[in-house]
Amino acid sequence: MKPWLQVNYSEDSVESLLAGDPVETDKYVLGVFDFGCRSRESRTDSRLVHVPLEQLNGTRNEVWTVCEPVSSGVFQEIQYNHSSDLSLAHISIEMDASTNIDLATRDAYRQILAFLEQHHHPWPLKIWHYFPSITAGDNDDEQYRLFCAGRAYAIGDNPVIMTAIPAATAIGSKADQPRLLIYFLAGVKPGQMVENPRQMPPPEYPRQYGIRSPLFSRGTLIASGETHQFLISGTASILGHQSLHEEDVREQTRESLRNLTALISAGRRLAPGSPNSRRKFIKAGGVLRIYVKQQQDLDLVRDEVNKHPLGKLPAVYLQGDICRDELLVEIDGIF
Ligand code: 3EB
Repeated sequence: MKPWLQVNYSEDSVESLLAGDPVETDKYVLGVFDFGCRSRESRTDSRLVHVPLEQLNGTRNEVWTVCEPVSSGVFQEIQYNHSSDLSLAHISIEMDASTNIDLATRDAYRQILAFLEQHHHPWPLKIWHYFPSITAGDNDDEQYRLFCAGRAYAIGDNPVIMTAIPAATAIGSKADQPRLLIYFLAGVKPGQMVENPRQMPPPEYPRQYGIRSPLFSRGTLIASGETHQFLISGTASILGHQSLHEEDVREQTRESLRNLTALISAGRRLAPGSPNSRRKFIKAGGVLRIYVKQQQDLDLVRDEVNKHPLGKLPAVYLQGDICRDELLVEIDGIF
């Protein structure tokens, strides 16, 4: 069985990646991600997503390929691409000084929910969010908490989302990147939610983190036959619901890796298939996206990741703010 989704990093240009590899006949490009804060000329290919974060370890593009042909479409402000069993969709909302992040998020999510309802891939599996100044504002008015409120208002008790809450990532871009970017993977079948025994499920976070709890699961497992795909949420130095190792980026990286290891074990226990296929759970491939808040911490973070078995995976390091001011690093990945 072939994997649903393969992710690689490549130094090739966006244009040549979108054109595809003429030699590989059963590989189709579902999405290409480029990184960086410079504004880009508008491009028309809906498979191209520009992530407004600076890449700290090179200038590679991220390429998602699938085994089935891909077609594209537009729904309201959403651009999407899909194969027979998987969709990648994205929406980018312009923001300015007067935009309220809770309202922008609610509006984006309303479009996303309407899209999922009408589309043949109704189940969101993993959803990424990027928006400026994520920790600006105090207490309940902090941008991240307002974002959580907007997401929760839109989702309400939506039966599709609440029976299979997707994994997620939410990262802050620079103040001069005036967009809310959301993109997501959706599938024909619901993913299985995977929780981390070391961490409280985010929907149960106590009131101190905002008026509405974050709605995401720690990971989503999709399995078909002997193949697994494990989409993990942004994983940080949080035990239970509390941040650990304030101001110590080395210990935060170690704690995040402990969380990642525990999550992968939880996913492996839930994965169907033979013991042999389960052993290949992570080894079969995968990539890490590592968000570092302060550029000067790159070497320390990379040092810790490389000491860990997961450090063998290809990784891209991006400069981004974590959604709690005291957190300096977060790891997100597709396995
Ligand atoms: C945490 O574990 C850290 O609100 O969508 C990580 C991944 C975090 C996703 C989200 C937030 C989100 O609570 C923050």
